Amino acid sequence: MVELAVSAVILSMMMGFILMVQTTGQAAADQTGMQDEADSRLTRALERAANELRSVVDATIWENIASLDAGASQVTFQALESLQNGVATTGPVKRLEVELETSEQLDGIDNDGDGLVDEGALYLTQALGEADEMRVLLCRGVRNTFSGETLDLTDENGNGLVDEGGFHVGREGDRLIIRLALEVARSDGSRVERTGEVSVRIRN
Ligand SMILES: [Ca+2]
Ligand SMILES: [Ca+2]
Ligand SMILES: [Ca+2]
Repeated sequence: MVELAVSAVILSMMMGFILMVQTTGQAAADQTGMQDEADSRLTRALERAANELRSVVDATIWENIASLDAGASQVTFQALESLQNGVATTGPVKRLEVELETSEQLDGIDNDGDGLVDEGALYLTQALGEADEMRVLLCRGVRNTFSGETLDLTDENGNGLVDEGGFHVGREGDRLIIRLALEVARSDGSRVERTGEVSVRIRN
């Protein structure tokens, strides 16, 4: 009888152990999945933004990016469409900009309950101001401030910009530097954070 009770206890301990291993395995898979998700979102959004700005015509950029201490979280521009006999034709006006998520307010609280605080979304508007204007979502989970940066008028992360946003475009000479910082929420309440940057040379 005692023997039976002891083996039952051992069995239940083993089952508990197996269950624990499974749960840990699941959590690890979840973690890896979220990291992959964050990496691919970051890469896709940065590539898309860089592609749009690669053929930008310098004179068409509305914002004076070089004069902005925090870089530009909104860039309005036209790309080169064709070049014939030295005459450049520009395409429709486009805009890259980050906006707070619809149900989110800038208050340090996760208003929409998705595990991210004050998160934004990066949009590309095509044919701005025209009848066929169209807004495309490039990326969700964009941080309000760039990684390592808080809104306190200092350059804490030492990249030369002050209080720059999770998405911003800076300028160094004839190069535009596009930076993006995003987060993905894990099921356990923690967050995966990823940052990246690409630079494109202004040729036109
Ligand atoms: Ca949120
Ligand atoms: Ca909020
Ligand atoms: Ca900075």
